[in-house]
Amino acid sequence: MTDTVTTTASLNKFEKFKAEKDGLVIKSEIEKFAALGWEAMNEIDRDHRLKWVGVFFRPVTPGKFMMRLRMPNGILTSSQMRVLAQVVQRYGDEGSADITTRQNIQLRGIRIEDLPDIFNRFDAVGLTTVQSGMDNVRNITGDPVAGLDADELYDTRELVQQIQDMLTNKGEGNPEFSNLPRKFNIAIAGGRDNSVHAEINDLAFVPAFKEGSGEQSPTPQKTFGFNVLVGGFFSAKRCEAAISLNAWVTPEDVVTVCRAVLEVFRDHGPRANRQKSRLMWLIDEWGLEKFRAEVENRLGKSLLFAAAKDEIDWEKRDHIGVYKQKQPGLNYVGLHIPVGRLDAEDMFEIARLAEVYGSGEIRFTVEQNIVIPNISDSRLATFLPEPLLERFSINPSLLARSLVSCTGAQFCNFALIETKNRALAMIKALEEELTFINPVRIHWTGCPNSCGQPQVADIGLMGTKTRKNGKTLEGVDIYMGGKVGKDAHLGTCVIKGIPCEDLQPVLQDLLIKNFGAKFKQEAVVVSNF
Ligand code: SRM
Ligand code: SF4
Repeated sequence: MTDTVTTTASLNKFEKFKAEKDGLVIKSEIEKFAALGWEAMNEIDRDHRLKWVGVFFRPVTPGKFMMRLRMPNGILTSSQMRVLAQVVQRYGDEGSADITTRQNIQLRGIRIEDLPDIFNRFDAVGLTTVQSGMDNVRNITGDPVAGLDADELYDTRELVQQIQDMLTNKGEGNPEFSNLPRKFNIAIAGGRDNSVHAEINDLAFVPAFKEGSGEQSPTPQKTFGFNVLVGGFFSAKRCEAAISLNAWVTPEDVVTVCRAVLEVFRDHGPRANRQKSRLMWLIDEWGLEKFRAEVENRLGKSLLFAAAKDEIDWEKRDHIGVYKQKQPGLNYVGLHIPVGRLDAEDMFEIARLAEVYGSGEIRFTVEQNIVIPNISDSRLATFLPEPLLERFSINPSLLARSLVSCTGAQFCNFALIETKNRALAMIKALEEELTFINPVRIHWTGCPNSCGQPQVADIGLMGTKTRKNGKTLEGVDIYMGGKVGKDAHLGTCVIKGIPCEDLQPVLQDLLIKNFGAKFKQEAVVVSNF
């Protein structure tokens, strides 16, 4: 097993319960739990092992579980969306869904007694939740406009599906990769704008051409492949952008490289302290050379060195609006879903729109929005006035457009503050006061776990507790300087402990000083001259 862990005594409590019973065993016990009820369940099964099948006990709403799906490349069909809608519909006002920052969806309000039926429905339409939580590989992200974008360098869809199939045994569950030292994130960028935030994944592939590695030819050949990045992650204690593995791989080698990296992490990753278990900690301990050599060992061949430059040379697109596809006469349309929250009716309606106007396909973005592809030129004029697009706009206001928020206190017990509702209210208040010239990417996250990725934002707001007049209040630490797309880098904390009740003027000030916002009155006065 690991280099750093040799005795059971030094294992943390998570490693101990994983060693006692693999999380995947839960799959065969669902009927039993459904009959037993959540209150009578073994606590470790209920609170932890169920996450191996994507079922999350919510201490904030006991008895109403969350279910996290897997959406390879963020793509689903209208029939799948309808099944997801039916599931949350049965819970009335308590049921809802959230598009996540990993191009994925989570359902809320789930009762344990309904799990057998829900899993049957998922099976029937090819949906899986397997290995989506705890010490598993999370949803694999790919370019949200893969196969649609005339400028793409590689259509990531097939590769993402192949990696998912490899690590989940085609959705059945794969015990080879169900006991990693910690969670693990994989992303593949296929376009020029790094739509997947490659830099914040444990393992990422970014497009890059290699000279002279094609077939022998008198003129130098340029072959397409990917530069490999490793070790990116956020955690409460430490955040790191991914670093180059100094390796370049062809698309054909991507799946085996994923397997090799995961095997190295599984067998050697540190397991003693969960705060120090992500891949970067192993790379720190070994050094990049040794890590790369061990990956080569597993691969059974040498890796080529990284291409001199990668092809990420565009600013990041948000895909909201109407865009021509590479297929003549077809368009993809990005709808803005405020903080990613959907109810059952919305989901049925999105499924209907995708079927009536498109090809029945729906996609998610890491900004928690939706893309409906394959809408013909001739259908656009009737699609755009559809009532749902009044709420899920193709042209939202500049601040709302880029707003991202994690789950926060409404459902997450790690949260130090409420996020989604507060984020929406704050945007509304700021837009009432100010005018903007460009979108400003504001990300909210309820605690230092950083699920809402404040470090990639123009302005990132991280929940904290703060003191004012002798009282403890909900507050935020403010991050700035996150850059996405070309030359992506992480933002840093610039202001600490602002009480949420005092946040609006602080944000106003930042928006005016750094992003060209103006008070509305001032804008009117200026335009009168
Ligand atoms: Fe996350 C744990 C929600 C993306 C870092 N995350 C959690 C849990 C499961 C905690 C819990 O049990 O309550 C949250 C579930 C709350 C709920 O009820 O929804 C949760 N994370 C989310 C989602 C839903 C946020 C969102 O609103 O979009 C995202 C689900 C993605 C998915 O579909 O799988 C989500 N989480 C992220 C990201 C962003 C990303 O992947 O780009 C990060 C930072 C990147 C990273 O992981 O390196 C992230 N989540 C964490 C961490 C800190 C990990 C660490 O190494 O310390 C935790 C806590 C943990 O794992 O111990 C965590
Ligand atoms: Fe929960 Fe914290 Fe993640 Fe938000 S950042 S979903 S509050 S764990």
